[in-house]
Amino acid sequence: MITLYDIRSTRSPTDPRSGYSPFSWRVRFTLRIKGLPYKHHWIEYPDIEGVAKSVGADPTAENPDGSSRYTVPFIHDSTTNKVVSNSFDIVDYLDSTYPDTIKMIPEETRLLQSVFADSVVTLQRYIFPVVANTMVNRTPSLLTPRSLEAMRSRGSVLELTDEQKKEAWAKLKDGMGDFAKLMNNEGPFVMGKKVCMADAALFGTFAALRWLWDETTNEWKDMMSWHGGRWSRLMEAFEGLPEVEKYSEAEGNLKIYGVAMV
Ligand SMILES: N[C@@H](CCC(=O)N[C@@H](CS)C(=O)NCC(=O)O)C(=O)O
Repeated sequence: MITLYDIRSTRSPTDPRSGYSPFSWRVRFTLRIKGLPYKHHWIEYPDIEGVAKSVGADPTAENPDGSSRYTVPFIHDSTTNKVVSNSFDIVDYLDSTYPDTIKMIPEETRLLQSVFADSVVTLQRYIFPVVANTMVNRTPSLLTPRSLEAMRSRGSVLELTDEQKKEAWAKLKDGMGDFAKLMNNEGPFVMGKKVCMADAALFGTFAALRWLWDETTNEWKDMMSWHGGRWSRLMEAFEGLPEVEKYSEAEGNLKIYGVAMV
């Protein structure tokens, strides 16, 4: 069984919108496309490094002071006893370990998939200040008290004017629009009917935004109408797939945060 380590919030783990890491959503998308069952292990934001080290997950980057940076997602696969971190490497691992499942990174497209996934991160960066601002200031909080405290103390949450927020949304929309134009198909995937890692990256961005601006919000309704409804078709393609996720390890946590749950 595969265990996916991810950051928890006060949304119930059984809520389909639960989970705010766009990178974890890439892996969740992939596992569901592949039909591979897995257990979701939710941890708190300040515990990422400790838990990663305890299971032997490698760091994925460096902090500005040169120390190792540990991030979610990382997985443990009890069948092979392997631990893998970094979303692209996890998807690559799943492709090679489970060759009878849909391949997300066809060998000859490896570089293209990687460069595309990184370019999606550039779009995420446009909207990140608005996300950080909204997630920290929202009442009732979607973040657990410890995660909220950790995010605040990092000092990366800036106050933004309405104008700056509007600009960030416009940049995200324009960037997605450039992709939509170049794809020149109806979707639901980048390559039309054939799914690949690039879709996991796009899906991850929207799924993480849906955590914050759920289906009831104007932001979400607006996004789903962008570019001829292309992104809503991607979301529907995912929702139409059978569930493969188990929430057993989250039940304990659910009780702890039961009161704060929204
Ligand atoms: N390159 C990594 C990036 C993962 C990443 O940045 N994850 C964020 C959550 S969205 C994280 O764990 N951040 C921890 C931190 O900033 O300390 C991947 O693709 O998995």
